[in-house]
Amino acid sequence: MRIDSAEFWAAAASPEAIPPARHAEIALAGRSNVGKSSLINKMTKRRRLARTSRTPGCTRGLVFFEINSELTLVDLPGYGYASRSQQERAAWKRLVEYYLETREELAGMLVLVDVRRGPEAEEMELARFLESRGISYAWVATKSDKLKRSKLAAARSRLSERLAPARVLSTSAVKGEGLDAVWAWVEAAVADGLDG
Ligand SMILES: Nc1nc2c(ncn2[C@@H]2O[C@H](COP(=O)(O)OP(=O)(O)OP(=O)(O)O)[C@@H](O)[C@H]2O)c(=O)[nH]1
Ligand SMILES: [Mg+2]
Repeated sequence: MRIDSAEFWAAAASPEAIPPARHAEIALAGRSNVGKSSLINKMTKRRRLARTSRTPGCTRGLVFFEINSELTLVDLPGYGYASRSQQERAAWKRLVEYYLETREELAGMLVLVDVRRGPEAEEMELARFLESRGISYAWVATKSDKLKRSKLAAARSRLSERLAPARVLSTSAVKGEGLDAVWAWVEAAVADGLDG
């Protein structure tokens, strides 16, 4: 997809702060540090649009980015970040669940997993939830640059087999691999969302 504009639009640290949607939204979910914010930057070809960090827990609230004045990418805060307090985790859960349960403009989700780890219980639970709500989603195996070619091929086919019939895309935010397929999926999900 050609990116004419990609801009920070809003951030929300509580359900009350979530703004009314402007466009169809595609949210990126996954464990802390899996590479959600990095993927947004690579997809939009903006190096510092979304804040990224080596330290897990970088993205705190929901962060909304407006793309080409036609769709919104939503960077969700990651889960599985052990050093957060109980209270912070409860607030995180409330925020993300509220968003997922109420956002009518949510056209689809990219569920990110590290290609070396694959999905764990939280991701499988999220996938079941999305299925039960009829929200379309695709798996994105991130950090493909971390594996040698032969190991990557094996890891990808294991994931595809395990997660079938859901789509499994594979990306590297370092090498820029897999971005066209991610955009193609996003555009199709947005088009479906508009139809339905
Ligand atoms: N090698 C490699 N490193 C990556 C890739 N994507 C992200 N990283 C690194 O992984 C770390 C975490 O990336 P983020 O994009 O901040 O992760 P996040 O999922 O947004 O994390 P939270 O905001 O904490 O939920 C950073 O050090 C990134 O540079 C990738 O494709 N390849
Ligand atoms: Mg982040």
